[in-house]
Amino acid sequence: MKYSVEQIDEIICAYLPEEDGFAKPVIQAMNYAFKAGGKRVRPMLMKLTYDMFYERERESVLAAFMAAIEMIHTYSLIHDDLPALDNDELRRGKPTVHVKFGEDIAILAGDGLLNYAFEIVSKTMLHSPGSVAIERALAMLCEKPGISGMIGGQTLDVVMTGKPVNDMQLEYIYLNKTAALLSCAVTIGATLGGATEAQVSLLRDAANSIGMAFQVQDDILDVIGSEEVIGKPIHSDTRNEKTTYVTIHGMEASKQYVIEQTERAEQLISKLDVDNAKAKKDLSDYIHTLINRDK
Ligand code: GRG
Repeated sequence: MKYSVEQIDEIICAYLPEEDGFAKPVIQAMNYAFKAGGKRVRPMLMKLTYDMFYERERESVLAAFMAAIEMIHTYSLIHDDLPALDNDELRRGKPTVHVKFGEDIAILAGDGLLNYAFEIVSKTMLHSPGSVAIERALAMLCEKPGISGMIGGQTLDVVMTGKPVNDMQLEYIYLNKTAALLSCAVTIGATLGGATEAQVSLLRDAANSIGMAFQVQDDILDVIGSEEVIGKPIHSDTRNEKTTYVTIHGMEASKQYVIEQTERAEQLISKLDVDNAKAKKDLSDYIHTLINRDK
């Protein structure tokens, strides 16, 4: 793999806030959740995509966007684990934020990370006024975690809990609650790297397939994964009466779907006309590793 998780961590952890002042209890909870581990899939995808195009002068801006998307992802996990939602006590192999710091601080820590993501990105923008690429990337970061993306998908997921879900509704949930943030990472990486609109659009399509495959693999691991390896309780979907791709289509069809969607993404990426063939292969190889992920 081109980058290790440790290399990505080094870039993104540099943006965490200092733990001092009266807000220290919430900052400690934010940093605890962020540093608890995780595969760093979103910043990794953002960087690998950026590298295919690579606009040298925007490297520090890219770093801020990488940290920001992981902060937004981490906030969504903190809130998703809350008693009102999935009520999970383990995440990334450690006690969830509400278990360690209390529910009140956990809610604030999620909110804190969401705001801080935009704070760090907007501060780096001050160094490059008038950059259309950065403004476009910011618009993506504002839109996709919101009602036209992650929050939209999560809303239908919550509303449909315990009720029969059809294929169309399940596709909306997966495309938004999971794929939206992954495709946001990829399209921001491409945009900051200087990709054309056609290239960004092709990559968005590919990333949506990666996102669908990623969520179905998540469903599979919730049934056949190991709690120790995943770092969170399995059978959470059954406990929470969630309809998933696995409950509708069965295990074998789900595994097949993950392979098909990943191959679709790889084929789309192979069509990209970029000079850096090595960077294109690195992205494709990374996507391929997600098929067989066990956590
Ligand atoms: C605001 C009340 C309120 C809730 C928000 C938005 C939200 C809760 C949840 C988002 C939906 C969500 C958590 C989707 C799951 C997506 C997913 C597969 C998460 C796991 O991601 P990984 O495997 O985790 O990348 P790591 O720990 O490796 O980062």
